[in-house]
Amino acid sequence: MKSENTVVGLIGEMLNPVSEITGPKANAGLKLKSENAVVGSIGEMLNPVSEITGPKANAGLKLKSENAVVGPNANGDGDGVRDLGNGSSVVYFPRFLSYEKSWEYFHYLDKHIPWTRPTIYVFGKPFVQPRDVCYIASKGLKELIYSGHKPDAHSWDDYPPLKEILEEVHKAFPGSHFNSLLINRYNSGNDYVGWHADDEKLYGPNPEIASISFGCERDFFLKTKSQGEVVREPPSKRAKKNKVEKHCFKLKHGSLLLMRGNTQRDWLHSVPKRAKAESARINLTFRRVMQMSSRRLLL
Ligand SMILES: O=C(O)CCC(=O)C(=O)O
Repeated sequence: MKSENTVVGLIGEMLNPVSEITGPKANAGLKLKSENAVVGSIGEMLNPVSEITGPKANAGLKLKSENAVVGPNANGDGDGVRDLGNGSSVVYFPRFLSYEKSWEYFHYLDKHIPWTRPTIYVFGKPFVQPRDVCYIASKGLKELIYSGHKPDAHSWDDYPPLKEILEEVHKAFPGSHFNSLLINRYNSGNDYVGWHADDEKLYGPNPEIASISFGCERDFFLKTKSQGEVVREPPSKRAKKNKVEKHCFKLKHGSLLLMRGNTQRDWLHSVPKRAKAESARINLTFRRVMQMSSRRLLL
């Protein structure tokens, strides 16, 4: 949520702009359970083991057999990989978890998670986050701090269903090792998350974020960062980014959306306000905090 303490975050949280959406492009990006070759930017860095093989062209984790993956349809409703270009891509599974199980998880989380609605600081000004949140993390990880707020890290052990869901995500993306989780609860269409990228340094250079949704269906937007917001890219490439590109996914109950490659570097995402969204939605974003030691990155 780095951008919550930037202009992007400020505008995103307060004005929550959303405009036109472009349709999907050709496939590319993260792969799923059915992919034969297991590759992963993070996986490769931290697990240089022999079974990790495959082309480097697709930045990011892959699924176990990408043969089964079909491109998403125009509404972003289908299973598949959406190539955002320049090494960024998104994988979306509308029915990752069953309908019934997803409601079980929803009710469990709604009741048992110690929700808070913290005050964050935008340009030094206090601002109440427009949704309920909770942070879960493995022991010993570097602390997460965003917008002047340091969330308490709760233990996975206190929430067995979260460990169960994490296991399903790891099965779908072999080579993934998520170790932390930000949970959001949007009580109504008034709750939202503004434009931001999850590009905090503690997630490393190409963070892979797996996002699971329960309850009310909401729109999830992606748009290219403006020139000034795109880092680590030569000016020749930045010049081409004048035109803002947008993508939209309708995040269904039980769905999984994975952002991989350069997505956090080059794109912003948001879940805008929606007057018609009358019921609650709970969202889990699994992340991996990288630990640096003097010799190598640790799990
Ligand atoms: O609710 C969502 O789908 C997105 C949440 C998100 O962007 C975040 O937690 O950083």
